Amino acid sequence: MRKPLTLQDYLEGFAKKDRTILSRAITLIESKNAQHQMLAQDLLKELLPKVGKSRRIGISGTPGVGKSTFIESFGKLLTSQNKTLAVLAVDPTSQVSGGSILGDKTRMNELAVDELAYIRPSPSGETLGGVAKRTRESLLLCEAFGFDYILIETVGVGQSETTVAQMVDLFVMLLQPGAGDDLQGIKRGILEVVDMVIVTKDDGENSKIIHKAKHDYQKALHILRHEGWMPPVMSCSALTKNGLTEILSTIDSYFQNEKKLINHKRERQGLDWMWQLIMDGLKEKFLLNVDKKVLLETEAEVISQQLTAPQAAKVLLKKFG
Ligand SMILES: Nc1nc2c(ncn2[C@@H]2O[C@H](COP(=O)(O)OP(=O)(O)O)[C@@H](O)[C@H]2O)c(=O)[nH]1
Ligand SMILES: [Mg+2]
Repeated sequence: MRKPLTLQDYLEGFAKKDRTILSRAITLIESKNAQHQMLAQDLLKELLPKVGKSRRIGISGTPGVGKSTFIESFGKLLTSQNKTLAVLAVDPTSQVSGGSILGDKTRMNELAVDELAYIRPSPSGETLGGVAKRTRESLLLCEAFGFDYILIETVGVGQSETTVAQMVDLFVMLLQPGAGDDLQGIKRGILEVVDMVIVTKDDGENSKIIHKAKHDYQKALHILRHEGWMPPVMSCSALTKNGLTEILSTIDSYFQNEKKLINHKRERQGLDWMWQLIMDGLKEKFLLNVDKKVLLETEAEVISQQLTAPQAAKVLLKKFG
C-alpha cells in the first residue's frame, strides 16, 4: 500500500509539476471510496483558480479510423514546438472489449515516452455517465497541471460522441471514406456538433475517393450549418505526416480568432453540466425515496397499458414530492 496523500501533498505535487502526483490525483477522482471522493472534491476546489487555460480538443471516429495514430503524430508535432499535452479517453466499450482504447499504448509509442506529453488510459467497466463525470474532472486536473493542449479520444459509439462534444472547445471528427464513412453513413447529429472534419489515411491509392468525400462533407456542412464557425474539412496522413501542419495552423487560428465562440461554449457547457448533475441527483433521490413496491406495480401497469406513461409519472412524482 502506498502512503495516502494529504490535500497539501497533492497541491505541492501540482506546484512542482510532479506527474506521479497527477496520476494519483486522477486515480483519486476515479475511486468510488467515499473518503477519496471527498478529498478529490476538495482538491478540485483548491485547483479551480488554475483551470481554464488549456485548449480542449475532442477526437472522435469509429474504431480503426486512425484516432490513436493521429494523436501520436499530431502530439509529436505539438511537442516539437515545445507545447505540452495530455491525452484522455472516453471509451464506453472498454467494458465489452476488455481493454481500453488507450490500454495498448502501442499506437502512441513515441508520445508515451515524450516528456512533454502525458497519456492516461481509460479504466474499463463504467457507465457512460460515470465515464463522463470522471473525464470532466480529469480534464480539470490536467488543466490545473498546466498542459497547453488536452486531447480526448473517443469512439463513435452511442452517446459518447455527444458527451465529449459537450466538454471540449473543438470537436474533431475523423472519417475514412471507402471504409463506411460515406456521407450517407454519418449520423446527422454529428455534423451538427462537429467543429472540424479530418479525413484520415490520405496516403494510399484512394486520393480520388478522398477528394470527392471531402467535397461531399463540405457540401453537407454548408447545408446544415448557417451561422458562426464553418467546420473546415481537411485531410492528412498520420504516417507520412502530410497535412498535419495545415491542420495545426487551422486549429491555431480557431483558438486565436474564435475566443468569443469558445467562451460562449464553455459557459453553456458549465451550465449544462450543472443541470446534468441536478437531474442525476434528483433521480438518485427519487429512487432512494420511492416505494419500490409501488414503483414496480406502476411499471407493470404501464407495460400492460392500464396506465399511460405520463399518468404513471404523475402518480409517482406526486408521492415523491
Ligand atoms: N495508411 C495509413 N494507415 C493508418 C494511418 N493512421 C492509422 N493507420 C492505421 O489504421 C489502423 C487503425 O489505427 P488506430 O490509430 O489504432 O485507429 P483508432 O481505432 O481510431 O484509434 C492501424 O493499423 C494504423 O496503422 C494513416 O495515416 N495512414
Ligand atoms: Mg485508438
